Amino acid sequence: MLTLYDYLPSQNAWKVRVLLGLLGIAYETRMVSIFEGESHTPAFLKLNPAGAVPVLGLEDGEAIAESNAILTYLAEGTPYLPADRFSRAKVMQWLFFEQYHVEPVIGSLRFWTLTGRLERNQAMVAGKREAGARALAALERGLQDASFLVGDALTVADIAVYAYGHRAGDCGFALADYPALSAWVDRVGEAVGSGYPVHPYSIDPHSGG
Ligand SMILES: N[C@@H](CCC(=O)N[C@@H](CS)C(=O)NCC(=O)O)C(=O)O
Repeated sequence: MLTLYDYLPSQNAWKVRVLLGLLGIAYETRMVSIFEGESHTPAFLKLNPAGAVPVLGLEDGEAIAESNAILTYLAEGTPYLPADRFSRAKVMQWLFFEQYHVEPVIGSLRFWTLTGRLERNQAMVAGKREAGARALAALERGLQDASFLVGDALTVADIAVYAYGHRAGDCGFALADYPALSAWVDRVGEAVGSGYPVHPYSIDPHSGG
């Protein structure tokens, strides 16, 4: 059986939980207490040299890290990762966009905001706010005449971008300023369904949240 190394407030891990659920794949969960250093033990660093969750442990003992790499592995051969060359490249376009413009920007700002770390990261906050607004504007343009990021159905691109994108309000962005993005957020939320809650950092006494 597959093993998901998980941390509940992580929206990177949320992406993987969602896809495993939508695909009906059974898996076991190992919770990793990241603020207690459990993702930096020698054993965990063998699974992911970068020392972060999510990690997907395969039946043969191999492991895959990086949420979007895990998504493409799981989605192979399903409608969530189209087979044709162009659509697949477009999915990759948004997955890379997410890892450069969304997760380290809105994800970080959100983390700092929700766990009392804004002050200590003050030097980076203005730059992240600008970059976050640019990312949301790019998404607004990309979704202008589109129901989903690629084609006309949910793909792993939508799941990845939605993970932190739909929570931009948690760190001061107003999604209502981006009507096409807001409509897409509703659409993806409906397609994903209600079985995948966003867990607050406050459930972890070690997070500072
Ligand atoms: N780019 C990675 C980011 C993974 C990541 O930063 N995970 C965080 C939780 S959201 C983590 O485990 N941090 C622990 C650490 O870096 O020590 C991905 O998409 O999976």
